[in-house]
Amino acid sequence: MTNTTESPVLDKMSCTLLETLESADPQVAASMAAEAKRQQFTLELIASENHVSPAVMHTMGSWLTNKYAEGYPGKRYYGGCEFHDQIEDLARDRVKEMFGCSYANVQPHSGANANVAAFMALCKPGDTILSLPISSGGHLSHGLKPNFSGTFYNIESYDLDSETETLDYDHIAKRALETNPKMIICGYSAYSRTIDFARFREIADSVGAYLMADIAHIAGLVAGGAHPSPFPHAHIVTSTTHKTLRGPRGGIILTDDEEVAKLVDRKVFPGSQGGPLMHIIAAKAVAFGEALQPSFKTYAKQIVKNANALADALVAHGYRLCSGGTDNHLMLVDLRPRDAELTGADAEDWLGAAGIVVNKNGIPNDPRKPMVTSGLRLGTAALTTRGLVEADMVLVASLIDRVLASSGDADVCSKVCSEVHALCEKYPLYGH
Ligand code: DSN
Repeated sequence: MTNTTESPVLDKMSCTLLETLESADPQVAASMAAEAKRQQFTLELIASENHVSPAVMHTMGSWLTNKYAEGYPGKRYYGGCEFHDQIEDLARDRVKEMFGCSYANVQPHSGANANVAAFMALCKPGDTILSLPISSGGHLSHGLKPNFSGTFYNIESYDLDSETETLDYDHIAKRALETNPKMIICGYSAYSRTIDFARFREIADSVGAYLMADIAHIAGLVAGGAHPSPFPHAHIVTSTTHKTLRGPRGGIILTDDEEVAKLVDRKVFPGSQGGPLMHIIAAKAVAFGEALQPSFKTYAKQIVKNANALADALVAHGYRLCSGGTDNHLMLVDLRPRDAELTGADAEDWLGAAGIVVNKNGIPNDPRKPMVTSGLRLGTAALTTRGLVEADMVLVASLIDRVLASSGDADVCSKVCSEVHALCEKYPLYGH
């Protein structure tokens, strides 16, 4: 096979895989080869994405996928699970060590599945759950009507302060008293500020509610000491494993409460899932091992430094950031002050044409529809994995602004695309 991406490690991985696949299924092989190239030569600014290590990637594509292991270590419904028990125990022990908690369930197939099991464990259908709506930065599994959460539970909402666009804890306390929820959810998909978990717990205690923290976005920052931990405050913590935590695509549930842990285990299996994905659980164990290394702390802190540098540079170009800035890995950019006509959808398309990958995102009280939007959500986890630092963020902001200021002019996009290519060559994926 010829060199496809100019990254020795990525080329070696894709050669091994694609050599096998090219004869078996040339159509899938062609798309996969193209995707390897796309990832190598574009700047990934989607706040929920990252680039896993070669070790995590190889573990996912392994013979562990062949096995059924319904149940839990030591209590399986299938024979031949002895090595799977070792792997799942390792994953559980490492994630408990990482977050400083007593119990972990590493079987949820995704963050949304983790939330299904967490809801089932602590609430009955019809119970009231208090959460932030998706239109203000929450997640669809926290109560959107067509989702399981909005279908089976009575969802009440709190909102951000309309001036500061940040959490208003007095308002949340008031909403808790008004709605008497069984569970309060904190943790968001598009919120750029630090979450005060201790204050949330006080509010939950004031009405006898469970506190659930969904730390999907910030899990890597918590693991790396760059955001406060939800422990010991939350009764239950859910997360994905593939965002800032930089593991395989999947979910986890954590708790310090033995009773909650028993309920969670039953609601993951057999409550909401069948066989666990053992190849993914093994990759979770590998990723957790990586996140326990001192270098991961440096990585987590650099993500935040990069986000601050990108935020400052965008503000200097005339963009408004919701809440005025960021404390974590992401920022929500209100495009309107730069150009009243500019939509998130157009910005996403134009930047895509220039090799800068982002997602359109509604801003709080956005008058435009979710498929159009007035904003972009940008995150720095993936670029930080490649090795980009603060000075590079200033360049990235100027590339973004050149594309948007030109209204996606083809010549400008093409010129920026060449500069993006050069930046990607300077910081190759798996280049260090
Ligand atoms: N879809 C994810 C995100 O982009 O934030 C959340 O699950």
